[in-house]
Amino acid sequence: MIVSLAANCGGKNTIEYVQRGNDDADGEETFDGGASIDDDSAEEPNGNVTRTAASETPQREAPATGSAIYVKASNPDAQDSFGSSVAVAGRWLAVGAPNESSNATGINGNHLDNSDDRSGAAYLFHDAGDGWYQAAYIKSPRTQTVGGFAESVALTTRYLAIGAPRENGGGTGVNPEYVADVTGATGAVFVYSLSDDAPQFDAYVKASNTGSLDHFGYSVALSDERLVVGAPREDGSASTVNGQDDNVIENSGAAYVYVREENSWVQEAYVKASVPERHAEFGHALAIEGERLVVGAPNQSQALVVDGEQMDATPEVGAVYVFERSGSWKQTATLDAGNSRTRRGFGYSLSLDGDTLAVGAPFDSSCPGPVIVSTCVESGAVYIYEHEAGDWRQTVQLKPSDLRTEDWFGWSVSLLGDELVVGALGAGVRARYTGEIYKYLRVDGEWQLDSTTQSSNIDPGDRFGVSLALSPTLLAVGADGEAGADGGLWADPSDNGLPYSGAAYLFAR
Ligand SMILES: [Ca+2]
Ligand SMILES: [Ca+2]
Ligand SMILES: [Ca+2]
Ligand SMILES: [Ca+2]
Repeated sequence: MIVSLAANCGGKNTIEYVQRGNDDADGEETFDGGASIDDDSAEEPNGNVTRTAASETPQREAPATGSAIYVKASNPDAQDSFGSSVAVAGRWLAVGAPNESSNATGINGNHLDNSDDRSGAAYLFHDAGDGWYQAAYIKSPRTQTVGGFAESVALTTRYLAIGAPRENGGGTGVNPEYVADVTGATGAVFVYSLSDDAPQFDAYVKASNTGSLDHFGYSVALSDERLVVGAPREDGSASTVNGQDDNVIENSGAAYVYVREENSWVQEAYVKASVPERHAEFGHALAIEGERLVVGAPNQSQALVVDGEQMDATPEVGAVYVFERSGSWKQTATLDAGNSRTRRGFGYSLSLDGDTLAVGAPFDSSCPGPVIVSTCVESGAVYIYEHEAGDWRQTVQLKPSDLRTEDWFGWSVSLLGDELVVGALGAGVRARYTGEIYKYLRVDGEWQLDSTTQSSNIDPGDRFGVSLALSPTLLAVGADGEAGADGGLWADPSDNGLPYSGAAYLFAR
């Protein structure tokens, strides 16, 4: 389904759908072009629904600028949460559905199974030049009930990284033998190479100091050479990089950097905050570019100073740490957004592009004007930093004037060049928690609100904008609470038969 954007007054966009033409009819009336991935699916004993193979799926031209594709899984079911995570690179789109429930393993298994509750799946979509199609349905090599596979995804044109923070392996390092951890939720990352226009399993990545309930893989980021993994519930007390391994500061959080060497990933750094704090959740969000790594600790408290006087620390204000590599990784900056008397969640989301950094603070309760009113509670904010002459300078707090209580503006951010997209998970014109995205453009060095966008099939609880990803040619937006029942890339967007099956929207830029 190709959809197009129609702008109306005030720069508010609603996605308008172009109804399916008759050129995609393939005679399989039971399933409206749902892109399948298994060439053998027609022979399956449970195949009362015949799905076409991905390679035979009717394809359409790439969306024109200003339009979008409505993307559903090939096998939508209620509560799958497709769209919880999205990533784009080149002509690839990865979408995570961490509550998907098949017992398939590996790539392109039986997607119609529903026997392994919330094991999770990732879906890889590709445009090889003649249209988008579902290129792969990816499951963990070893399915695990409530494993949370694909809670996070990251992409380059060479690799796909999939985080599974509730994976229960007890091994350490890269490609360890699987041994179950007694408590579980140690977490893992599964890496796939994309060299042959299709994903191939590459590595099973664990921490050097795997620990129960660490949630390694809650966040992932990739650069050309490196993989970074967040473990926000890790419990070490080490300071900054490659410190000692213990478990004495609960949920202080950690990040792990891996570098690609020859044919494998090698752990390069175990990264902690300079002053690890209980429940700070360092590693909740990550960004890496070249020799620069940025890590968010959204629940870190802040020593509040009022009129020069030290007050009780404010919990969950948040902080962001910058690390740079010259030979080895070193912490070079700590950022916060200034004093806060209330929870802010600064560092809940991050996006780095060159010397510009966007930091989401979705629980920010400040008001745009001088008067503090209750409707600002957890309305959210985004802070922009510029790196100049060796220092990071906060240039602006973005806070649209129409925000209300629990809009959570800054839940997600994606920055590229002079464009910034921000997800406000709780925002919505028609109802709460529908979600909305705000697009900003940098014009003459100033960030200006350009437009806001919702999908036209939006409903309460859709969570449009829960995840975001920009590339030079694409914008992907996840809506993991979306309820459409139809599957595939050319799905019917109008029904709401499968609550929380989830969707993604792929825009051309
Ligand atoms: Ca299913
Ligand atoms: Ca922990
Ligand atoms: Ca530990
Ligand atoms: Ca809907």
